[in-house]
Amino acid sequence: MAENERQTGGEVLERTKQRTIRPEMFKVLLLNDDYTTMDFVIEILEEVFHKQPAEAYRIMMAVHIQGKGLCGIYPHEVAETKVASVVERARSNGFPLLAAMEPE
Ligand code: TYC
Repeated sequence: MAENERQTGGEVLERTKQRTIRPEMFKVLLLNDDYTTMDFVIEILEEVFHKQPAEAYRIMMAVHIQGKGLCGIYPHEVAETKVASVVERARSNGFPLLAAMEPE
């Protein structure tokens, strides 16, 4: 008889306590450059990151002034897709815009 069976009289003890498994989250950042237009960055923030126009403008200006800025926090795969989407859209429009991700 296994040790746990001896302790419980053969019954299986189930753990009922809820455990929430949270995925590791990643910040997605936009990086400043001298060539991407402000309007294009605002468009990216609205279309890729679903920001309202005023918030998109605020984030764009923060990136422009401070060099980088937070666009959102997502699970790994979503963050990767956002970064790839920014770069793909930027390249097809001839802009050098870059996005980066880092652990939260
Ligand atoms: N610095 C750019 C300009 O003056 C605007 C810009 C903002 C570019 C944010 C990239 O992530 C960026 N046209």
